[in-house]
Amino acid sequence: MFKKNLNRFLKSLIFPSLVFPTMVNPSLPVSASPPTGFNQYKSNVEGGECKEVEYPSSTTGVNRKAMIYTPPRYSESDKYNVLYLFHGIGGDHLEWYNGGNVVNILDNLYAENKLKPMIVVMPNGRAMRDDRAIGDAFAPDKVAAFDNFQNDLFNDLIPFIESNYSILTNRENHAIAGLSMGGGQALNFGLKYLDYFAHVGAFSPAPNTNSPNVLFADIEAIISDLKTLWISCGDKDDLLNVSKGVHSYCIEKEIPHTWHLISGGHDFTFWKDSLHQFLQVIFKDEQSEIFK
Ligand code: FER
Repeated sequence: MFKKNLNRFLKSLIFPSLVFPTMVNPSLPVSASPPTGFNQYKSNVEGGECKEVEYPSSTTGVNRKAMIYTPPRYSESDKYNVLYLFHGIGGDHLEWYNGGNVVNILDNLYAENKLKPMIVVMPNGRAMRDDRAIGDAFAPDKVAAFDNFQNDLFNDLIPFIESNYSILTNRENHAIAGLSMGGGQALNFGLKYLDYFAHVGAFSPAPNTNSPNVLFADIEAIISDLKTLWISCGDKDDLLNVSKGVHSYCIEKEIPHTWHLISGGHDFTFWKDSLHQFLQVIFKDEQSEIFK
């Protein structure tokens, strides 16, 4: 404890903005202006593969669907980082694929050599027998199923991914992120299961986000173990109070994090920009400086 505080104090002399974070990681762009074409198909860019798979879920008693992106030249003889990426309240496993141009964003970043090789797993975060995105998205049983997804994730999906894909096993190689309802899940599950995840990202997290004193129940472990804590929101988003609450708590408790409040609303223009930036931060050694 004393040693950790001493380390933080010494580091604060060299990197004050990293140890006692201000608003943003200064090395990252903050505007909602990703480069032109970042989410568009380019015929000269080598593509990864994105496939729908089914995995058996003991949590729900049925087979469940997920989209899995594997990078260009994916090979079983290499080992890969893995990002679990979640959709919002009205979506399903196809939301990032159809609405978020996730394949183009990833393919284009690989072509520019801007991200570490990773598999991206996009599940259906509504862990119930009938998980279709139909009817009242706010029905209590559906909202409860978003919380229940942590059981499906750890007992069913992660074991399926680990036994079917060539995955790096250290926590530093695992990230969890999502938009809105899925952003709440990423915070709730990622900060709780620190022994599995070291990178956590929430893009306009929704009111399913646990209150900060629950999220940050183990502040010491979070500060020492987490490599990325990313929270972003559009300034015109009706749910801004949720992410602001998490950000303010981090400031108050001196929890290092990246906070991006950028011009935007509760939509894919904002979420695509957030994903594009988050992908470039995770799994990189230099980012760990923020959390040491
Ligand atoms: C709520 C408002 C919005 C809520 C969830 C959402 C659980 C989710 C929005 C989204 O995913 O886009 O009160 O409560």
